[in-house]
Amino acid sequence: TARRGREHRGKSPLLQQLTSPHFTLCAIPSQMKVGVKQAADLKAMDSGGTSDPYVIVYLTSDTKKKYETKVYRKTLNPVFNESFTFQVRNKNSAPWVQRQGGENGALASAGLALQAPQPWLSIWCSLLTSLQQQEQLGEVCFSLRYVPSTGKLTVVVVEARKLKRMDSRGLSDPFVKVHLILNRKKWKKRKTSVKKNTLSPYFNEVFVFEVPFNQIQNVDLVISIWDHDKVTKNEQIGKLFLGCRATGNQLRHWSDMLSNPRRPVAQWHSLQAVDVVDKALGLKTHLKLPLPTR
Ligand SMILES: [Ca+2]
Ligand SMILES: [Ca+2]
Repeated sequence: TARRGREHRGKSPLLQQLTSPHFTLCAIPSQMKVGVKQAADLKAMDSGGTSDPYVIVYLTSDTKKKYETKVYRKTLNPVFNESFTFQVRNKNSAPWVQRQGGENGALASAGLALQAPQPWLSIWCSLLTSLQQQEQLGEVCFSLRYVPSTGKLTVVVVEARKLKRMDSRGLSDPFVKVHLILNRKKWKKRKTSVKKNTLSPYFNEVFVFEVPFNQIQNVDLVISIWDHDKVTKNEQIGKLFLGCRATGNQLRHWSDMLSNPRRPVAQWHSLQAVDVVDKALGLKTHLKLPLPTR
């Protein structure tokens, strides 16, 4: 385990996906018990090559109620073995847990989707490092609206700003792809028109998807921004995903949409690096063969 941790630290600090806390979840109708078992390969945050990790656990439907584990000194592989009980008042409230760990601010965070009540479920879950450390790729604003009774998910791609310049002769020619992933497989996709030579395109394009209520917890919404190129292949600028498996801002937007049915909820998001998001999504990626230069 220690060797694996060192390998991870050698990679770009932007892209590290370092930590994997171990949770158990048990849901009964009005009560949910979350056990935090252990974490492994945490990032070293202190000068001595270690961290003093602890975990914060809360439901995004009630962020006032937060639990913390004890702090474990000088370790990258803490064993917590603590459990916390939440009262779940409203069954329709955003049913997920977010979890963070670290010293002086969150080391990383992850969201967990809670499925229908079931006996103890025990999983390892990867964490993503915080957004601030990522390359500036740009920001995108879109609104989401979900109507449970009709199963209609409406995505309005509004605009983007501060996009990365992708063309040597000019700025970028951005367009947005909207993908729905169902059970980690590509399911539905749409795309906006191309806006020529701009880093702050305005789209205001509306896409409506049919997503039955019993599927909504298994769906990820992937928003990716591309630079259209006439001669060469289009280049992907950045992307992000929302859904029960998302974290941070993205998880918040998704849970705001679910807890405000029929109401559009708009939010800005920072684009993330393509490989980070693809890794988090866990989809099959194309094998990239090395090509000869020129
Ligand atoms: Ca280009
Ligand atoms: Ca271009």
